[in-house]
Amino acid sequence: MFEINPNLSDIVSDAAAGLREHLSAEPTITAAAPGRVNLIGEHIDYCDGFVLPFAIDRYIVIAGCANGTQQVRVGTSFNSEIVVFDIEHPQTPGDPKWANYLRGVIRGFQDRGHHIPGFDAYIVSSVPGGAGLSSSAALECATATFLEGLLDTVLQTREKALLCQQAEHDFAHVPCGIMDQFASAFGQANQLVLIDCQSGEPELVPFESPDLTVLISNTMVHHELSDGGYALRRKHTEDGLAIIGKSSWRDVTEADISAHWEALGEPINRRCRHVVGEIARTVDASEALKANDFEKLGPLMAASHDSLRDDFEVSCTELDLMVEAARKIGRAGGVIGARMTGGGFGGSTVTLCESNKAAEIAAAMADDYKKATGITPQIFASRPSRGAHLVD
Ligand code: GAF
Repeated sequence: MFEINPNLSDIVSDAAAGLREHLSAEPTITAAAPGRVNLIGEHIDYCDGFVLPFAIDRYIVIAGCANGTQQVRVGTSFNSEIVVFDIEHPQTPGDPKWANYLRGVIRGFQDRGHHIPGFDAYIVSSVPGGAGLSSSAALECATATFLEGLLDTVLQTREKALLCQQAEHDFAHVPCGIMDQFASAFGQANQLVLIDCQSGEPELVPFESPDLTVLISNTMVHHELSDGGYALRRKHTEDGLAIIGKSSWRDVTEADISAHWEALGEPINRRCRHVVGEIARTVDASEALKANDFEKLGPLMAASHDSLRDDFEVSCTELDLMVEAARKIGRAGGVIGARMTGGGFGGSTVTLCESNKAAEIAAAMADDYKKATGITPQIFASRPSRGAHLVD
């Protein structure tokens, strides 16, 4: 058996109840934004690559209202304190850390000339934190959508996602690519979001067969992108591209990497091999998906994981064990493909499998993983869901 996703309407009710209880206010605006899972295309959104995520049916919800002051007062279900900050001047990063996602997005609106009135808000999340499922992008996109409601304005979806990415860069100090915020902002029910990260254009790819299930397996090993490993990988790819002497990864071939192998040196040469291989795998995987060719997709997901483990070195023992648990079940047992998902260094894996065997697969994976690590994982199924929106 796997965990059932909480209904969005229940999270909305909880956020309204939290606002009433902790801030004695009545919600006039409620915004919801989802986390994401990525099927393939990892660590290449900042390399002009392609990525294939979807918005999951796990949301961050913000319920609130203008409070007639120059202050923001915000409470959350994941932290007991009410955070208060002035909003009169442009926001700068501060404490607590989680509130920087809000402050960074507020700053993005302020930089675009908006005067933000003071407001009270309460935040409830069903996106597991630190699980590599983009709870931070969900918080940013929910905040941006809430501010659209508060200001009675609508940003273009692309601009909203880029504003949220800027907040992550400047206020959380993570030099992330565009995947997470694009998935949370552009997500649609039953659609994958294939993003061309060079043009910044998302393409929706239908994913609606009830015969397919995506299992998300949280290793419960906390993933943290702000501790330097992510930024270092990004720097390796930038240094590698400069040594190869091309202006975009789109123009780099495997032959270029081989020709510069010595000059690139360890580990940059292997980082580069990952980037070129993963771009090609993601293009092939999206074609395979469009053609319903799942026998082709599985090996591509496997190769993606192996490359992230061996060449890009962003996996960890627990992620490898979880992927191994799915591999052991194999195609005959209903598993189509499995790999780590998101930034890595902990977090979750994604397993594409046959729906009629999904519960059995989840149980076997949980069992296997628990035996190997002593940790009880959190496993749930997810379907592509609606991106950031105001809730009526
Ligand atoms: C994190 C980042 F935020 C994304 O931009 C992306 O690079 C991902 O790691 C790895 O594919 O989620």
